[in-house]
Amino acid sequence: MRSLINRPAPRRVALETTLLAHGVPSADVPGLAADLAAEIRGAGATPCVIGVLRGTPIVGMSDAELAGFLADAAGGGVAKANTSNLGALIARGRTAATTVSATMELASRAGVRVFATGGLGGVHRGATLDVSSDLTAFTRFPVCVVASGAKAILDVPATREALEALGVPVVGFRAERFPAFYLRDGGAGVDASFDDVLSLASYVGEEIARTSRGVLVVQPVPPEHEISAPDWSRWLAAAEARASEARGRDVTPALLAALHEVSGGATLRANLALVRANARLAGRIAAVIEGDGGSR
Ligand code: PSU
Ligand code: MN
Repeated sequence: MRSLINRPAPRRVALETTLLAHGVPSADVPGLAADLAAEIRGAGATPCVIGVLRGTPIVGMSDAELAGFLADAAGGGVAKANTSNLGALIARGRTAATTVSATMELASRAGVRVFATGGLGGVHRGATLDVSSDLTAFTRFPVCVVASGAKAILDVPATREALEALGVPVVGFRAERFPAFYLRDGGAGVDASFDDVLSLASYVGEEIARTSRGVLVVQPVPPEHEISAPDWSRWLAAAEARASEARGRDVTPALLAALHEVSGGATLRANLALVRANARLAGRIAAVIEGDGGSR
């Protein structure tokens, strides 16, 4: 296997490339990437974009590498990698966006302990056996993922049950309920909720050291961006009708894109706001775990 490029930096926070390549419209991506980097730096940590460029996994893309990757992604030439196909894409010399599971794998190999994203993959609705490899990744890779729960397009209570069954710790930051991406309450609970960053981060650091497994930290979407339940059920039904042809790995990006359209951009604005907030919190956790006081 081609070797991994690992660019060390103090207090790194991983960012996945699937969110950038397949999760938001390409026009919004450069601004989002810059905003996430600024949130992480503002918290006293270093952004670390992870993906695969022409067969080489990179932990900490340079600005030029990221720009080239995003140009390829806008042209549709970037594959989507989870832990199942990551190695095959590397072997084929492909350029690939890494999902939560593949990003956790590469981050853990490079010693990155904290990772920010929007929402996890999970158990899809209906009896499809379509379950994201994001969930089992927590049992294997010692990384703290900060997310707004699981994506609302999923069966969120079933996703929460699956995490429980896999023994994955799920803790809230100022959240007693497990969020569903655009919705602050996804209809399930958390294992514990922490009200201050210092106690959250020291728990995370000790849990990872004690178990060598991952930890999921959930933070609900900022209240001003939450989508109301009636809007959500209307938009989801319309988006499911539009994306009904998508299968397998294409389901999540197709549904997210359809939602952004049918909601007149409301789901996109919520998505951008929650990822930014998660980047900020992840930066603060990294600053504490890797010793910068966490004062910000
Ligand atoms: N969070 C977002 N947007 C996204 C994703 C997460 O705000 O597009 C991506 C993540 O990379 C996650 C993936 O791992 O969607 C899940 O895809 P699937 O359901 O095919 O496993
Ligand atoms: Mn899937």
